[in-house]
Amino acid sequence: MKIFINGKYFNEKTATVSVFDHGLLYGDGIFEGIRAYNGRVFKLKEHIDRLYNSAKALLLTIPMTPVEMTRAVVETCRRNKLRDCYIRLIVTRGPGSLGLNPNRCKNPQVIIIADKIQLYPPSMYQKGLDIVTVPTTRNLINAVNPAIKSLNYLNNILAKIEANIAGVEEAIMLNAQGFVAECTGDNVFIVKGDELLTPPLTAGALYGITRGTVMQIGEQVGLRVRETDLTRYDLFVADECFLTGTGAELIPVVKIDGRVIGNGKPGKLTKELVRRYHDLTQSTGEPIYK
Ligand code: PXG
Repeated sequence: MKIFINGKYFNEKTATVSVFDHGLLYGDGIFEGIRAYNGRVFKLKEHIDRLYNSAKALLLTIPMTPVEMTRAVVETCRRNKLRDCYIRLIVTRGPGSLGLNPNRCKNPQVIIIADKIQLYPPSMYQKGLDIVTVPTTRNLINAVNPAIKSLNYLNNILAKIEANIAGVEEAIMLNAQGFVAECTGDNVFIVKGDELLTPPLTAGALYGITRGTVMQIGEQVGLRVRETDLTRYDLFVADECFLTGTGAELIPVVKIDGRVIGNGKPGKLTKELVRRYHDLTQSTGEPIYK
């Protein structure tokens, strides 16, 4: 495997960062999880834009332009001869001293890993997920804004641990007001009547790229798409529910906190959105091999 670090390629053994990197010491850095399908990187521009927005929020200067970054992502896929893969793009604050002042870090590290994708088992998509809400509250907007895709994922990991303890795959996180924010690595949607609803970013959600794509597809199939605060009750009485994320794509939810959603099977509209999403992933994106 060839791993990109600051413009050079390394193999797995030599691709390393300093133990003084503030990404390791403090979770001070940002990342993106991107997928390539059928020889094209899906929604690459959207991921690059979000990366630079996360960097801006952290006053982290990425030592490459967005155009150079785009080329580097595509080149890393090419060098690894991949057509369908998972791409992890990371920018750390870089090596500094023991002490959290980022001003001491002069060399941010840009890392790009492209690897085979580990898919969820097909049965999870066919049957749908049984999930729970968890006690860990989503980070406050004015603490660590969930819109920043930072290397500090402890809030999500704590929620994931609670999902593990409950014996389920995913956790729904609520914000400090008790409204639904998102899952640990996915956004949440419900279908109610002719509406497709998802929490707004102000509820404590990441601006998911899959979320944005699904909102567009929802309009194409004639659903009224709306961002609105949702309570647990709204989830319980939804006709359909599903999660979205780059890794999971769209995954149906059939039970939440013991309440059966709809008829307990993946919903009809959810299936239609899945079908259209797959069509898009197979036919659009930045070509790796020109
Ligand atoms: N919320 C959170 C907290 C996320 O981390 C999403 C929503 C969905 O966003 P996208 O843009 O992917 O639709 C994410 C994304 C991983 C992994 O390796 C995590 C994500 C994406 C890809 C891989 O755990 N999270």
